[in-house]
Amino acid sequence: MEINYYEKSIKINEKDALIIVDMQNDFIPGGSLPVAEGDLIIEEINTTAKKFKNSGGIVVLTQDWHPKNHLSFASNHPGKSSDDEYTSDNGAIGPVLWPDHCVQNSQGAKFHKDLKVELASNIIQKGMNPNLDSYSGFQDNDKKSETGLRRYLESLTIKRIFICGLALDYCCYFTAMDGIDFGFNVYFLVRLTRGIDLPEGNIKNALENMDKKGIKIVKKADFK
Ligand code: VGL
Ligand code: ZN
Repeated sequence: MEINYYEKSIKINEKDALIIVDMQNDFIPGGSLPVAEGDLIIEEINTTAKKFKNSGGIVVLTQDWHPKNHLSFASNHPGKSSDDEYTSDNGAIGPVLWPDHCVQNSQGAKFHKDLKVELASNIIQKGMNPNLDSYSGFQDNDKKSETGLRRYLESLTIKRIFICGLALDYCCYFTAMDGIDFGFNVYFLVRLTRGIDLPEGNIKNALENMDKKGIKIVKKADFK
């Protein structure tokens, strides 16, 4: 299937939010769960964040924030290694296990030093329950508890959300899919993301699913 890319120019206003997903040391080359080229998107994310703020929009960061005993870590499953396929009985861990990453208060959990954190009006942490993963910035994978992101955006009457950051096929993807389910108009800034592609083909599936669902995949963001 071919993706239909959204190519119109976009004028940012006070009902727009840029959601910058998990731009943390562990997801950037040199970290424990590095996403290839994750460092290459930082500068343009900063430029975009400034544009949002200057046009009256808001910027929100998400932060993966796991306890050491988090069950998405292969190290908490004797005999298993990271990248091994695994799905928990509650369905909220998997489909693969990860290396230890974004452990609360560790260096790896910090935002990359070049990211302009001060442009954000809120930081939403996720993945604190050891039994549940939270790929989405909105809620846990079992969809039973929300992070507060929806309430925050609704309180500011945000209508459009623009997703960028890491990783394309995990936290960016699930945030975008929940965003549209929760009634937001969702734009996926694909050039400002990079993916893990595990299992293989995961990036392509993510893009196709988002396109099918009515998420606008923006290749070249022409912000006015
Ligand atoms: C992520 C895997 C595990 C992400 C977080 O930010 O995409 N991926 N935890
Ligand atoms: Zn994680």
